[in-house]
Amino acid sequence: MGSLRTLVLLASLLGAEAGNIKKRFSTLDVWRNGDFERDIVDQLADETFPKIAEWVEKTGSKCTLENAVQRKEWADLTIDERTDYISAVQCLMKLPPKAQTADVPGILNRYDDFVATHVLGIPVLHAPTNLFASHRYYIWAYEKALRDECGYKGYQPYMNYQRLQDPINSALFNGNETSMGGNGAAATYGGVFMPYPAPYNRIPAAGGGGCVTEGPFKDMVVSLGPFGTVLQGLPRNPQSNGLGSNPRCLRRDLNKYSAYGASANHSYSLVMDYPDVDAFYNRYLGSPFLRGDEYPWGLHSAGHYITGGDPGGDFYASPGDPTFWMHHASLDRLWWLWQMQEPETRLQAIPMVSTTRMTMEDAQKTVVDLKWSGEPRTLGELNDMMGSAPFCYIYV
Ligand SMILES: *[C@@H]1O[C@H](CO)[C@@H](O)[C@H](O)[C@H]1NC(C)=O
Ligand SMILES: *[C@@H]1O[C@H](CO)[C@@H](O)[C@H](O)[C@H]1NC(C)=O
Ligand SMILES: [Cu+2]
Repeated sequence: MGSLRTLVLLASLLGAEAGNIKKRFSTLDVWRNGDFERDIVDQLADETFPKIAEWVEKTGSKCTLENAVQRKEWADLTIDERTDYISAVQCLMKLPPKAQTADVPGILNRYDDFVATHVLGIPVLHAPTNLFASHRYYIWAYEKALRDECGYKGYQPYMNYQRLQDPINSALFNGNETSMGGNGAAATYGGVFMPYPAPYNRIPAAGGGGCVTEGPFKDMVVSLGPFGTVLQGLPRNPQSNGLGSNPRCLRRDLNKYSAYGASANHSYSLVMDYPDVDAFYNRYLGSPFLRGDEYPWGLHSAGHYITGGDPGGDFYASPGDPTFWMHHASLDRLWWLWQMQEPETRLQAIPMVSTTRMTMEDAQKTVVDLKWSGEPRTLGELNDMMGSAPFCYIYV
């Protein structure tokens, strides 16, 4: 184990593509974009690898750092990998849905299955005890559909919010053909209400809010929702549950003020300063109000409203923006880092069990059923990214 405790950094320019460099952690090889410094959370992640190796060895897990699949940050993907991912998402948007139109009259395609799962599955996905594990599963099911149904060879990328502090110029959002699309056109939009004292009761609008006009998703047709939107003046959904047909453009307000609330110091603090699972859960959601912080949104909201708009800013239909998955993967990464700081006590800790009548053991048996998006699984299974089936992946 001794050698695993020492991070061996063999940075060499072996990249198949200029700018990408290979890093080695013990026996783990990772390809990264050499243009970015490792921020404080990235450094923490690198320092956590030896702990993970130790845990895996101790538990005898079949999933190890070496055989786990690697989810990468968007800008760490090569340009070809970004193109492959974008093509797979576009493919999902062309496949027929699995949900019945009797259940979801507005459904257009297989991508919308996932949006409908979120809208209909709010109690399953968003019960406080379920939020982390069920979103982990939900992202994994989406990644699986991209691979199995659209021939995608890579894995679900995540977003590093520190690389999005100037979102409109970022690799993820600069609007070129290898980004996830650009900003929305200028529109009248008052920002996002937040439940804090003034002047923190609003994430200010950042100049967008209209239709996305550049990049691979400029012609995307959004149909489901809106249901819990932050924009005014949108065409209303013909059904009160937001599942009717409401074809419209993808709208965004790429928002640096929101991104400031997800800067690396915020992510780092979330992972390191809240050892109690309920405190971690509350901070993740931005509660209670963090006095003295100019951008106290909490990582969950901050990340959602970097994209914002419609349906990205809609509590129910937000997975309808194709960057939802990168944001929730990023949250999943932070939860995993939190878990792996002390796996003995944290891996199976479920948030907010204290507010239910369940014991922790009961909570671990809670079943998450994603219907047409994934078969039933228990929270206990889903808590471990590298343990029992179905997961074996890491964030690098
Ligand atoms: C798109 O932006 C990325 C990130 O800045 C850059 O690496 C890439 O070369 C750009 N692609 C095109 C086609 O302009
Ligand atoms: C992060 O940095 C910002 C800007 O410097 C500051 O306002 C905020 O209090 C910091 N937050 C945390 C949690 O350290
Ligand atoms: Cu959700």
